[in-house]
Amino acid sequence: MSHDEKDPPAYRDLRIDGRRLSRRLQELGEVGGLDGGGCARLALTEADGQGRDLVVAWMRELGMEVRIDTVGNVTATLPGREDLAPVMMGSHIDTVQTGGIFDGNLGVLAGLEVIETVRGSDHTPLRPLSVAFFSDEEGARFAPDMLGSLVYVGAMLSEEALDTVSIDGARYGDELEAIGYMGSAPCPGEVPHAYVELHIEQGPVLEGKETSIGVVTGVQGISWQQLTISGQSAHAGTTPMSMRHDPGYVAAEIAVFVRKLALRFGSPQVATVGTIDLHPNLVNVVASSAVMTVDLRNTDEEVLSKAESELEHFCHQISEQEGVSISTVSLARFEPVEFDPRVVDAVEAHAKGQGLSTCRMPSGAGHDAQMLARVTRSGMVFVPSVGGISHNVTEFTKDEDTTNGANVLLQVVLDLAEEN
Ligand code: HGY
Ligand code: MN
Ligand code: MN
Repeated sequence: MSHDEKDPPAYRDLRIDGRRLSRRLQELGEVGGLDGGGCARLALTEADGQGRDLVVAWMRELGMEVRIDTVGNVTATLPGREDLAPVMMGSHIDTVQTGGIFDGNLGVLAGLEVIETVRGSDHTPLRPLSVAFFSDEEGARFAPDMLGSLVYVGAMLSEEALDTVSIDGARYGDELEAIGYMGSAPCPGEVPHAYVELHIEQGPVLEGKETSIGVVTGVQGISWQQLTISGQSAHAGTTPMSMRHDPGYVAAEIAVFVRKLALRFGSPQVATVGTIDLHPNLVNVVASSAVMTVDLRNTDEEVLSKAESELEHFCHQISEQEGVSISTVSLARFEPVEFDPRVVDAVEAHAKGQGLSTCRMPSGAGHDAQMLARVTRSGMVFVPSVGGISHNVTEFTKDEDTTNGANVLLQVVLDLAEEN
């Protein structure tokens, strides 16, 4: 599509109904709603089940055929003029514990908005259009993140996913059964003709540049590790400092080390210690153990690997120095992904064609699109996050921006759906 198209297709002027999209975002945001705003729909909890029920009901109201697969991924399809591989839109509707109402939800509900807009027009795309929400994208309860889409593309077996144990000791398959989403559609799932995901940026770039649309070029690499530090519990008052083997202290040193590493490496390297659990976690007891997580990310695989090996070296050094043992488990490890240049170009061309400002950028967050990119042409559309805030109940994106993003999604997808 070029900006000065000679004879644009009739659907070029189609636009979504931003108010209808906003209403659905608010309504879904009330499921698992938190006092004071935001929502908590951790993967496969009762609230996640209720959110799924609401979105599946909307899918069925739109006359879509709904399929649920063996790890709870849901795909709904609107037939096209021919029975070809669909163009898929989607994202996730599970959230972190202190989630906003846009992360993931926007991509799924904008997909439904595209469907409703097409159904309300006199255009029937050549290819079917499908909208998916993938299970457990966040990975906050069941690691790794993007677990559902990883299984969907065949990079993890369903059986392995179903036996995954959550941070609260539950088994994935049991929880999926309990919310009624243990489906029968096989994984790997149908390979779509292409996949396009609309998502909030979740960072400060677009707002900082006063830009409407992020043309996402790819996703940075992700490394999640869980470290278990074992020392010796002791009396906080009687034990001389020289005698201590203190996992609480070592965990703190590791947290400081990874932060300094990220500052030393410079952007885009980031490092996060999001969890530290001490045992027995009492004011007057030197901890016997500490279990912590380290999240490292970089757009450059080599630099990310260097960060991992520097952390490993530091852990070895401090364990000897403090007389503790440190064991490490990898919770997630994904290399950086580049999106398909044709899809990236289409996102940029349509945004510009709609008079919107654009900037090309990698994604700092993980997304299902990085998994779909393993099997089909994939791309993403970003819209600004107010204050660059996400994974926070105050997460906010303006109606104007969600509408802009959904209109770009609409036109990118309709062009892809006319490809033979
Ligand atoms: O962790 C992430 O980047 C995503 O929110 N799962
Ligand atoms: Mn997300
Ligand atoms: Mn998220």
